Amino acid sequence: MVFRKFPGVSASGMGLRLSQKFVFLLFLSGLVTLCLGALFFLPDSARLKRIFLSKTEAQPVTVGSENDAREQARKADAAAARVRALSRKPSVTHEARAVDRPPQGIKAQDERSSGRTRTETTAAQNDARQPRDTFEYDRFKKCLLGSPLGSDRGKPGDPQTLQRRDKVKEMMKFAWDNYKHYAWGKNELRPLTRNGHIGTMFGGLRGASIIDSLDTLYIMDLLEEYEEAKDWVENNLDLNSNGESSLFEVNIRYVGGLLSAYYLTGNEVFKKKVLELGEKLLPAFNTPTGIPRGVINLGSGTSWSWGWASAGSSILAEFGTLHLEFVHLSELSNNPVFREKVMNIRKLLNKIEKPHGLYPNFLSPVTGNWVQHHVSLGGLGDSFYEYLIKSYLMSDKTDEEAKKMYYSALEAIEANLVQQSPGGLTYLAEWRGGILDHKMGHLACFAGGMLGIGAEDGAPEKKQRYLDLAGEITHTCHESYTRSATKLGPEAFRFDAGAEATATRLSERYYILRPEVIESYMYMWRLTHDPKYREWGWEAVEALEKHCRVEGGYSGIRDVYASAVSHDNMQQSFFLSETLKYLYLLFSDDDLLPLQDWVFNTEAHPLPIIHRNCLQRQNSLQKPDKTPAD
Ligand code: DMJ
Repeated sequence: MVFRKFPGVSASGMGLRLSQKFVFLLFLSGLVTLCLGALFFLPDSARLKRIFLSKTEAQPVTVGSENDAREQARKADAAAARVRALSRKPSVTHEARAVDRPPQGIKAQDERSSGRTRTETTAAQNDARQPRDTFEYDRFKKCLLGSPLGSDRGKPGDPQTLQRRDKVKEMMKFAWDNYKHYAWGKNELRPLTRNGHIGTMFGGLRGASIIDSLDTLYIMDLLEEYEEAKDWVENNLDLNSNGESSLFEVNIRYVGGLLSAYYLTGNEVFKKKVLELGEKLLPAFNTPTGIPRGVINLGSGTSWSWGWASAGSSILAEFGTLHLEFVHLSELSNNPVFREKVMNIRKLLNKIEKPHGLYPNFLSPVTGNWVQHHVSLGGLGDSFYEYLIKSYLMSDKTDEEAKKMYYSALEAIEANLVQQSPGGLTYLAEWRGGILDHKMGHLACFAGGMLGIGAEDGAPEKKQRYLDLAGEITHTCHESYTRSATKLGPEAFRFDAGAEATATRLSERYYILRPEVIESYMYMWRLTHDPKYREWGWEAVEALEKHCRVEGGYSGIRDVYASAVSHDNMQQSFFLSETLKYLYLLFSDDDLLPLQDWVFNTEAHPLPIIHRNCLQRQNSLQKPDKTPAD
């Protein structure tokens, strides 16, 4: 090899300089190695480890004692929170985001939650997978106070009631058979055109009517149909969907439906699916406050606020209607992460200042402040209040915080929203920054039942008042039905300009097979056994048969005041899950899904009350038999 001489540098001089450089470079590389090594051993080195190591190296999965597992899960969550803090600015080049556009009507907000970055996915997955699954179905069953299906599946002794109940069962079979025939695997049935509907609410998820029907079919003893539904879940329910779905709707219908199917039947397939789905919902909580956004892509984990919600806000009735299901996800998985997510929402809502003690419907997931002062027990607010009292009941009356929040909210509702019409009807008005809108939505009619089940645990001097109020609201909602030509109620009814529980706007005259009025009849029947509630329920059955039943299933109607009805061509999945279930329970004995053991989620899926003391006793009784591997 020929070295070309550099001008003015001798060969020996060049050799000397090269060896000096070599020593210097050696020193430098030693220094860098030392620094990196030191960084790895610093206390907060998890971030660096995640950057340089693969996910299994960064988050070892421990199979230790129950406490170890919980501790690991807590650490994983804390680590995830640190990562989130670092990655709050969403990545605009996120793969799935480039592929998936928000559906029409859902406008992407500036403040989006990024989906699962690789580190978040790792943390979320570890959150949900680390703890050992220690749930034992037999132990759970032993702690129920009664059999879920009663002594004889709730069969009523009185022949007329039995006949009515059989009619409701026939309605369920008719609705199911038509769905199966024309829309199997789709989300809902279009009974006039006899085809399936998919819609945009559930992203890529399918079979909403199947999931919503599982428990109804089971309690009605439609066991062949239940088996078909179960087989579909086992073989066809694909949770790896990639589309924007409503966190609220997926939670109340899919999570709620699968949970109750598991608790009623003990079939492990439901548990497996529901835990998988629950995990996919976790990234929706990756916001600065932990208040989830309304829309989530289950594939990428990216979440949005609804385009119609003011200033990128989240909706009270949506983020406030997760508690029951998420607590049960933690119960089943033995992973606290689900409970922690909803307890965080609870904490924020408890702390924040409330105008006149009321909870407005819109809250910013970024600042944690109210965005508008619109308060309602109808749409946008409704099931938040329902979940406060039901959280208390589901905790076997140990969740004192939920109890306190519910009864304080109720005081504010009584003081600000409860009104009397000139005709003597009690109703729940809406509140807009101090100004009352004398309107009540069909959705708000659930409040009869809610007030009823909460009456017993109110302050002693209030119990009777709450039960009376429950009866008065249920009566008003019944009136809204009796004042129409079809004997079905409108979407909203008013108490102004001479109106008394009637719709005054064309756009509010429709009925889409909603359950809330019948739901209140069912609770009021259980609480008072006043026969009028069964009579009112039967009136509804006759009206449904006359106006909503068509050859291909059941359909909503466009105007309850028109005797020549026009159908909307949609058999909503909640008709099978709620409306028909509540009717069936109304005509059954009280020992079918007894209220000492079950609370119904807002989609009427029964979830068991957690009899913690008994479960702990069962656990300690079982322990000596356990092998070390357990
Ligand atoms: C159902 O999906 C639930 O009851 C929800 O809480 C409100 N809307 C429908 C039924 O009307």
